Amino acid sequence: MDCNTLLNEFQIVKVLLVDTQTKSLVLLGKINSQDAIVTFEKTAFSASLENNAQFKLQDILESTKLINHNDIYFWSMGLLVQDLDAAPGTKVNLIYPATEKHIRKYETQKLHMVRETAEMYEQKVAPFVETQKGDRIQWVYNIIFKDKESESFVHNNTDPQNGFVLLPDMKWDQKTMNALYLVAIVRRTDISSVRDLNSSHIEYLEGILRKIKEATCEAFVMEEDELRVFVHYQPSYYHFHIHVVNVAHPGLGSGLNVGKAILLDDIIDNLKLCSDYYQRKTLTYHLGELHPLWEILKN
Ligand code: M7G
Repeated sequence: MDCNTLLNEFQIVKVLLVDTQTKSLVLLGKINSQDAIVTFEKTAFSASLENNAQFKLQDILESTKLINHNDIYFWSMGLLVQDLDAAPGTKVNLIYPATEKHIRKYETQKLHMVRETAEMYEQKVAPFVETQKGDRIQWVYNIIFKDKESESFVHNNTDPQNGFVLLPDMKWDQKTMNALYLVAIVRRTDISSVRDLNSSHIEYLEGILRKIKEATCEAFVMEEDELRVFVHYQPSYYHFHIHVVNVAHPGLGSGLNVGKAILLDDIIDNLKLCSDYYQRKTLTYHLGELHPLWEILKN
C-alpha cells in the first residue's frame, strides 16, 4: 500500500504531542486496526527567497486577518499560498505499524536527568541494549545491506570494516538547507553506542569524520565549519550512527540537548586522552519516564 492510501485510512486515537517550538504535531491512530503514528512538522520558508526581492508579497501570502495594531505596529494571522511541490505546508512522517516503543518515544512525558556510572552501564544498560537489536534496526540493515534509500546516498563506502553510508536523515525535507540533516551509518555491526568506543577506534573515527565533512561539503556546497557532527546517548537505535546537521539548524527538539548530543570531535579527543574513557565515564543525559530504560534505572 502506498503512503497516501495508508494516510487516508488513518483513524485518530490520541494526540501524543503538540510542540510549539518545533511547530510539530504527533498523532497516534489506527490503520487496519494496527497502531500508527503520524507526525506533522510545519515547513520552513524556501531558502530561494533569501537574497531574492523578485517576488510579490501576494506570491506567498493569500490573505490576512488583523489581530491588533498600535501606532506604527500591526500584527495579523495569515494564510500562506501553498503548493505541494514549490511551497508545501508541512512535512508528514508515518510510522506503520508503530511499536509500543515508538509510541512511548513521542508521547509527552516527564523528563529526568540520569547519571549513568560505568557500573550501571555494565549491570543494567548493556543487557537492555542487547534486547534492542533485531527487528528494531531492520531499517538500518535495509540501508547498509540491501541498498534501501540508495538513490539518495551522499557517500557509500562498502568496506565491511571501515565503510559507512551517508544519506539524508528522515527528519530532513531534503530542501531546506538551513535544516540540512544527514545520518552516517557504519557498516560494521559491533558498535552499539559510544560506550563501545575505545582508543583502538581513533583512526577509524577520524577517517569517518574526514569523509563525512568532505562528502557533505562537496554535495551541498558548504564549508566544513558549518557542520555539527555528533552522536546521541542514549540513541534510539543501537547500531553506531552519526548525526550530521547544519550548524544553523534552528530547532531540533530534544536532539541537541546537552548530555544527549556528544560531538564526534570531542569523542575522538577524549579517546586520545584516555583509552577507555567511555568505559569509565559517568554519562549524564535525560530520559523520559516512558522510556523502557527509565523503568530499569529509576531505583
Ligand atoms: P538516534 O540518535 O538513534 O535517535 O538517531 P533519535 O535522534 O531519533 O532519538 C537515529 C536517526 O536515524 C534519527 O535522526 C532518525 O530520524 C533517523 N532515521 C530513523 N529511521 C527509522 C530512518 C530511516 O528509515 N531512514 C533514514 N534515512 N533515517 C532514519
